[in-house]
Amino acid sequence: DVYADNLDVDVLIVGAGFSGVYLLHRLRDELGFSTKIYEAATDLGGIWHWNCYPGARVDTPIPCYEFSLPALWKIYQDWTWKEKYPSYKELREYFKHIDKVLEISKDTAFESRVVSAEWDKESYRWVVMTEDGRTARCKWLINALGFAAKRNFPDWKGMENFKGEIHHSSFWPQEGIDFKDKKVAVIGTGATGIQLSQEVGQMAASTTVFQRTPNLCLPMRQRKVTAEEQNNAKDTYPDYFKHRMTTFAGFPYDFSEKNTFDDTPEEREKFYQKLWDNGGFEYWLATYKDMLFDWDANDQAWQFWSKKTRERIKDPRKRDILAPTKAPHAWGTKRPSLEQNFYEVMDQPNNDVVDIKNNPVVEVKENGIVTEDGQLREFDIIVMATGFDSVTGGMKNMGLKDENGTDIKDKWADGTLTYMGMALAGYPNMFFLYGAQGPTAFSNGPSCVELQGEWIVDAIAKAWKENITYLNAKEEDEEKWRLMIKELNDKTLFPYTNSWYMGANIPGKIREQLNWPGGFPSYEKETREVLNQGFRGFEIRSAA
Ligand code: NA7
Repeated sequence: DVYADNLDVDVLIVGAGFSGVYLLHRLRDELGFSTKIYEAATDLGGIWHWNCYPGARVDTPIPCYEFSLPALWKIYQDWTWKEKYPSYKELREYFKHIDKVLEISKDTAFESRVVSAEWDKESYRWVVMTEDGRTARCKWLINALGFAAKRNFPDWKGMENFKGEIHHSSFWPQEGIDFKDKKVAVIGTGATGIQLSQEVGQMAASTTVFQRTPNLCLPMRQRKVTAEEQNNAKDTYPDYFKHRMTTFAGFPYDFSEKNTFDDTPEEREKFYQKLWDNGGFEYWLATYKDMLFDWDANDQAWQFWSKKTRERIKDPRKRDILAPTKAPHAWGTKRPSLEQNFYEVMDQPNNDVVDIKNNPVVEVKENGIVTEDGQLREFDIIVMATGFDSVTGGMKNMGLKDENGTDIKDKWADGTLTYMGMALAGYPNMFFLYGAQGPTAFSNGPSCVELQGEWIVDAIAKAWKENITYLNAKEEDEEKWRLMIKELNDKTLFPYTNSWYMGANIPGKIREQLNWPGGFPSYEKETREVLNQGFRGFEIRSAA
């Protein structure tokens, strides 16, 4: 029984999103390890379980945002999507479909939030405890927490006095919220804030967005997709999926071979326009290859964006806040949101935007929010779209201790250290994925899960074959990995921008690149070498 106290398994996975589901299937069904999942939520789906706010949808087009491997062929063969960019509702259906095919739920303990995980030196096992006091022992522990497992709230004065409702985007009531006739504040303009305000702005009496940094949004170009067009294309899926793993970010497209000034101004305009019309992330990830490295090149991308966006907003005050003439940061060094009619919705007279960079919030009163200029704006509902202690927050929040009892919070107090974004020195027989120092934020989720997931599966299989009972990354190899990330990152424009990529969204968090910024091919090469060279960078002990 997966809910039993004293559960004893080969592999315990924490988290039942894309990562956990994928690993359970590969390790249990294909390699025969006894494998279970502990999941805090009441269902599969990870972020798509938690994110059920109006407008929540994925910014990757189908069929890229799904599992690919031949072994999982049955999953896509029997599945069709309704929209090019599916909503959380469709994604939840997709997880139900996966569950039907792969029977994931029967080995998942829901409502099982992990609060401690400690390595037992005597038995070479992890001992993992849930919030309600159950323990599990396992030979291998995999943290499949995603990068958004710990919410971020502003520490504004007086929040406890607010008489209306306050909701965080990722802790949304499953039954929904009635916005009719309500005055709503949306705090934050990340991917979430844009989706939310675009949708709520069409339902509520008024929606006021509190913006600290403008989101340099791209047009999504959402459309309905038919079963017929998908079924006709399925023969090409194996090649399509193979190709996505060869690109920088695991998307179906990649950066151009050209640099920005290889083209004449007219050619450039035409190229930008094409990417713009295609929609989605093409303007970000299929553009000139120097865009994220060179200030002048980057400025060209900014100019086109600003021109295109400003012409959509009629109200001059709102226009200058949402799409200023001066770039707030290098284009593309913060995550652009995909929007459908965000700017038109914000332009409506009943909706508003407040620039809280220049006019910060000073206090929450029982009936609204007060800004520095002394103005009180009244609200019935405040929606926090203020993001997460991204990338590292989840693992720092599960009572994870190394073999000498040091909490990971202390290990990472002066900055993040991992080996390959999958292992940690001092935490033997433990892996994680879609987290710190992996391709995470610069990737399509399912592609990243398959890239790192395959490595972890191969590593556990190899360890089993070689009778390895203890596999512990070395500190000096963590240092090398951190240095590689720094060297790659220092060549880009990312370090100059306050973003969650750089840990800059959380007060007090060390400023450093939290993701592998080198793209899929180099990540795969580096990590595969480690396996091929007999677990290079790991201390190994074998059973007699
Ligand atoms: P993000 O991208 O971290 O966005 C959070 C937003 O909230 C962002 O606009 C922040 O402004 C703003 N924020 C955060 N803290 C505050 C405070 N204290 N005061 C005012 N404004 C604040 O989170 P999302 O949920 O939108 O998206 C996370 C990822 O999920 C996304 O990138 C996708 O990959 C999916 P800032 O920009 O820091 O000035």
